[in-house]
Amino acid sequence: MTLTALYATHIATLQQGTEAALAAQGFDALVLCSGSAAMRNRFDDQTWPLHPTPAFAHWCPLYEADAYVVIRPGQKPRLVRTIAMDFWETQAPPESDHFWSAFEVVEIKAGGATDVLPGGKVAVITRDQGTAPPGAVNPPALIAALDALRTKKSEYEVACLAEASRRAVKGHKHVAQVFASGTPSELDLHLAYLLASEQTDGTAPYQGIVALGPHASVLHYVAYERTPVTGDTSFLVDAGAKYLGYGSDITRTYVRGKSPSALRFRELLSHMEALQQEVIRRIKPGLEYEDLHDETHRLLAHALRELGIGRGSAEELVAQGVTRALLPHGLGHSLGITVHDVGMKLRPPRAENPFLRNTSTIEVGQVFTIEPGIYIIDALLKPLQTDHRRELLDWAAIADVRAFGGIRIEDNILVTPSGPRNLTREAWAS
Ligand SMILES: [Mn+2]
Repeated sequence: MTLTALYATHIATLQQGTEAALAAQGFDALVLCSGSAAMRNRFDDQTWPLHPTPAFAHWCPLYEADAYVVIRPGQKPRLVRTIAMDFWETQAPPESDHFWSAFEVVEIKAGGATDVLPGGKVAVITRDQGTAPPGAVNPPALIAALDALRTKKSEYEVACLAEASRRAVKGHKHVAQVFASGTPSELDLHLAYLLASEQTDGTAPYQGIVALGPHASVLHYVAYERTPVTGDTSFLVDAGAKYLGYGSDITRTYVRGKSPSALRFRELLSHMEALQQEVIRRIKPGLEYEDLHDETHRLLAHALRELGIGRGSAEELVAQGVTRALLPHGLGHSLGITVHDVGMKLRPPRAENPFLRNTSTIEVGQVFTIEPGIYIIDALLKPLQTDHRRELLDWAAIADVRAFGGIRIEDNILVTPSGPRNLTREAWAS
């Protein structure tokens, strides 16, 4: 099916879901604001690149300041564009023309919004409270209802997410080669990724993480050192790409070298790769995502024992918090318009999983990441060395791989009635 056809169905479903949400909350109409140009800070005359309000992006892939989607029950949605006299700047045109015909398009001059915005009881969703048109701004119950419409992806959204994975994979394949065939710096690798995936830092779904060696133990490392790294080392790259407002979020880890430490790290890497694939195989509708997260810790404990890094039973390694010191973050998160997308953390996680961003029951149509890892984070491992838990790890083995920092492997998964569809691996294979 063409993008236009998929989009038509997407908008029809959205219209229906939004009308129901408006009726339930007692509103006559909804205005979604793209957002206004935001100053970086009061002492600077630069503005941030525009990242539209996600509720706006859910309807319309237009990166334009002061644009509005207006939804009224039973009527064609209206797209209001503010035409500014501006000879300093211009926006990149939208990547595709498929969406225009879904809207009644109205152009206004700055400040003219009041003429085309609806009457009655109006709800307004905006990232910029200061410049919002009149109405009930960001009512929490309505936001929750609109967020719920974003958790199960339409076929149109899946097509966008699949393309976002394909674009990121171009960058990933390229940097894997750059790392394998030379001694690049982190900055070299970061720029090589952006070039191969045809994007800039400003248009990427999130700041790419590019870490060599010990830097891989910093979960969100984005310092991009300029010094080439020679000799045995590791390379962790966590980077995505965007298509029509939807992002991918993909991580791979590589190792270079033949020293005993490099070989040990390579063995750990292949166990983590197998573990990640096993976790994905276990995805099925009806399963609690948090239970899959807990299952990941049991699988990690078994891997540690197989590798001789973990001592004691697998149950003990989990119960005593050893696996959580090595893997402190959550198994993954909802993915869509925002990288950590909404709607899958309606309840907080259990106390032992403080950073888990997905506590939903797995359902057909969800898209989320699966990203297990293992890291040598001194601040988290130190407490284990000072009490009875020091017997549970081979500290010489930990010291041996410390210079390689850590491992994370992350794919983007769509839940289908017949099982998980791995958008990332299918892009890699094509
Ligand atoms: Mn992620």
